[in-house]
Amino acid sequence: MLRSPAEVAQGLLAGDIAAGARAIRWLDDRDRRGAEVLAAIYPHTGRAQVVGVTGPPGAGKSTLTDALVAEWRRRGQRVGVIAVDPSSPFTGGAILGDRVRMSRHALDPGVFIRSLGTRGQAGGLSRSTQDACLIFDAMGYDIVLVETVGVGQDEIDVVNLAHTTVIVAVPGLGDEIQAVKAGLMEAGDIFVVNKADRDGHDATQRQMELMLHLRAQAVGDLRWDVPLLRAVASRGEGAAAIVDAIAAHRSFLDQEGDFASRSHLRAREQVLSLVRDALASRALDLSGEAILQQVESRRLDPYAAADRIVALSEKSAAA
Ligand SMILES: Nc1nc2c(ncn2[C@@H]2O[C@H](COP(=O)(O)OP(=O)(O)OP(=O)(O)O)[C@@H](O)[C@H]2O)c(=O)[nH]1
Ligand SMILES: [Mg+2]
Repeated sequence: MLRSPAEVAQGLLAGDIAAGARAIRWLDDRDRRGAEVLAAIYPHTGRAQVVGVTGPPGAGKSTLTDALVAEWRRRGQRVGVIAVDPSSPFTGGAILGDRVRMSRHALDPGVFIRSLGTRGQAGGLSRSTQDACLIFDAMGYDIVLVETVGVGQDEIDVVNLAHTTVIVAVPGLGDEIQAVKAGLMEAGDIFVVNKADRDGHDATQRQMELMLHLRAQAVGDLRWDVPLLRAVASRGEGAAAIVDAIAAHRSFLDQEGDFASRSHLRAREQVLSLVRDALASRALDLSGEAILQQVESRRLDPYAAADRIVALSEKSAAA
């Protein structure tokens, strides 16, 4: 039985899915046993390639993810999938939808699919995603794929966690391609035009080529030649080439030392955000709420309030 954190840690290092699920649940519940498991497994992390798949709602990200997973499995690689459900008005029951779309992998021990909801947990999304990434990494998954809709700040944060970011575009969006935020365009390592069976995919392809050309000119950093690929995810077409490109990007990162530096950046971000959370909640415990009320009633401005709260928590730390 998986009772103690030590047992759970041992189980998940051996790749046991029940142990992994238990650890993730503890972490989500902020149960301190989750932190104990994390401490035990952390030295064994750092191998997995974290791949972010993002793009506009309905672009076929989940369908493509399913096709990529099938391709990785054919190549003998193990994959963890984190599907971030935007709980958005666009899709409604996306978690259920994702389950259905990826159900053919449900019984495969080489695939671990985890859906995270974002509704009502602003800021918590990055944390849950990072935790799940670490657990999957320790379980020995070669690839950890994170699917997010490229619309909100949270999602951009998640993209910043990835070693390799795949941007999925589709025909017929026209100017709405701009809706895929500028930040995402710059973050993309691999671009895919999905639904290439649809009218207008040539125009989309040309638009993306132009955009990549402008980006290359602006950045002037041509160490990695950003591939632009096409796919018909619903038929599995294009998946092999995308998996090849993701593997090539991994080799590139390893050669250039960028795998280490991107991992370093992720670790740094994770620590800093935990520090921010901890300090903020401690500050609020210390009569911070009363100060916030003064801001609300316009008796105090936000800067003065922040100064006062910081001063209070410094005083309490010194006490
Ligand atoms: N014609 C066509 N339809 C596709 C293709 N890929 C996916 N679809 C369909 O597009 C719809 C949306 O696919 P999803 O995989 O759910 O898209 P998504 O980007 O994950 O959607 P959200 O997560 O809700 O933003 C589904 O009905 C798919 O069957 C494709 O290559 N061609
Ligand atoms: Mg989806």
